[in-house]
Amino acid sequence: MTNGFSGVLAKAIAVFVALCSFLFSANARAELGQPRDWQLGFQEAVTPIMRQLTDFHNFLLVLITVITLFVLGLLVYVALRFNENANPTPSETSHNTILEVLWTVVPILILVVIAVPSFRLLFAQYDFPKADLTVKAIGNQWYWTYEYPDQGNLTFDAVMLENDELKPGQPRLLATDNDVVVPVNKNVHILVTASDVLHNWTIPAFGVKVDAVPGRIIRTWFRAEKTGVYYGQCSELCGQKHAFMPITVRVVSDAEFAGWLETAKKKFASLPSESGNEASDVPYKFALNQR
Ligand SMILES: [Cu+2]
Repeated sequence: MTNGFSGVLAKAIAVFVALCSFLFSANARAELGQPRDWQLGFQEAVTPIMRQLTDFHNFLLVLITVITLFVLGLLVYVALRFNENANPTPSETSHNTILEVLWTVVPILILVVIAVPSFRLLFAQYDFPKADLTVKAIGNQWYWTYEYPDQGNLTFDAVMLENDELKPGQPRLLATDNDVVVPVNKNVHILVTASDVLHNWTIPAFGVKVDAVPGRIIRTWFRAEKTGVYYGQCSELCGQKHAFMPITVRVVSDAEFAGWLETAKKKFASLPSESGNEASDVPYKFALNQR
């Protein structure tokens, strides 16, 4: 009975793992940075944090599947082996020290095994590497404003493109008129806030999701390792047009970024700095180094 059961369990796990790897490899073939039809699982990770998130998720999925199947197996075994017909005279045993220790200690060990990668990930998310670039994202009903405080306070709005404004290749409801442009393989800090109500700035492929809270600045970071265009959406219910304030981040080479900065500084207005002098990066860099 035991051998038969563990054989079936092993086969079930093998089928499950094969199915997962098929689905995940299918996702990897999909276009970077945006969702696809019938998608299962996450978008392909392009930052170290998202890779860790995906690995942790896959690990938990396997663990939880094994536990669920084990409990299901026990339930079925008990129902068949110890029902009134199969076991007319029940045992009156009420204690088993070894079993009681086991069902206390084993779950604790499982929780410890989960906690280690979980805390490692949590610390990695909040362990801010030195910023190569800082971008401030401000949520408004219903568009985003971006500022580049260390690039002469460059500022612009990003508004969703309507269907008739889309260029070929731009996804519906995700593309914006102006993109956040950042260099590849650089640590980008995002300072997120809002001007009116709660919003949420997120890019799934980066593993980044933070609330935009009026009156507060919440910081996050990413290091995108592949060039491309990555899409996200406001993820905090913020009113009537919540679904129509997407986020577009274009990750480009250093040279392209320098070129974009050049044109962007001409195209977009720069905010005056708080002191009223030439726009300067000092207050922001100072604030970041204090942490
Ligand atoms: Cu919003």
